[in-house]
Amino acid sequence: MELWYTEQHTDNVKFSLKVKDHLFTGQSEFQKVDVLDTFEYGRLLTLDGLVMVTDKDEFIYHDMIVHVPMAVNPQIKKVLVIGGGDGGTVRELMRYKSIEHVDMVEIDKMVCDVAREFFPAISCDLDNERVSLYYEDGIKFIKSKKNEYDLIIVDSTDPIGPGEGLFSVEFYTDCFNALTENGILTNQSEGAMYETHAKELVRSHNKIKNIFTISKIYQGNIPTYPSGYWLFGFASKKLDPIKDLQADAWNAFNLKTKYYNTDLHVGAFAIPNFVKETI
Ligand code: AG3
Repeated sequence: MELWYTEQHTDNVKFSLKVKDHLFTGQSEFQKVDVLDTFEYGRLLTLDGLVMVTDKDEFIYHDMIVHVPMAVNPQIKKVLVIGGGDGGTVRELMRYKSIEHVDMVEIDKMVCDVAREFFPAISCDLDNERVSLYYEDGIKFIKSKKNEYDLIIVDSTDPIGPGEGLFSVEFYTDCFNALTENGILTNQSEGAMYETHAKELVRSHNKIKNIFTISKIYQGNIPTYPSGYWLFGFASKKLDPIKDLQADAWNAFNLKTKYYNTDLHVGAFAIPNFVKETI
């Protein structure tokens, strides 16, 4: 008997991976958490049935959400990660010796526990001494923070369920206030191919645009996310992702990234016409 995992991308599109084994299933206070071992993509973490990370393609997402802002401001010292329970974002941040401290706020402890157990190569820096991990609601956590972080990364689920409030005007305003003068916000911003995701992309982009001086979107190709064409948001108080790109300073870190490089950084902000027309 063959076992297949399926995520329904739209009413008319399904994405399936052939499964070797169902390694974990649990219901937390917030969502359903599952780990599957797949033939093509290695281990897969799903939340409420939706793909969050796979061993094989997680590097694309985590490179893009972390190294893009780091190359625009290589002097970033203090970072806030909201969500990101699998640990991939924190792992990439910890590669910079120059980053002094990361606060990570993940609402669901079960996600971190499962990542520690089943995804050691992704979660390896969750307990790094430069990281303070809070199992709290990021929306509440950020309210008391003023002028504190050089970078905020919102590494969330889709805007349904526990992630919903991370796409609101109030939350983006709190992010703006929590950032320093050179502050940057990056977030996962859904896709543009299917209407449901495109609507969310437009909705969140419009909110951010009204709050931040600079607000752009950039793309990454993530094969296990709906349509494989995925977008990220880049917002800041004054730094432009292209004009202020510090390519030499970033390359001097000599990180040997698997996906990100300077050419790709520039290309990622070149948005196709059909997306430009929607936002
Ligand atoms: N964040 C999830 C992105 C949304 C995927 N959506 C979907 N499959 N419908 C990923 C967290 C990685 N640290």
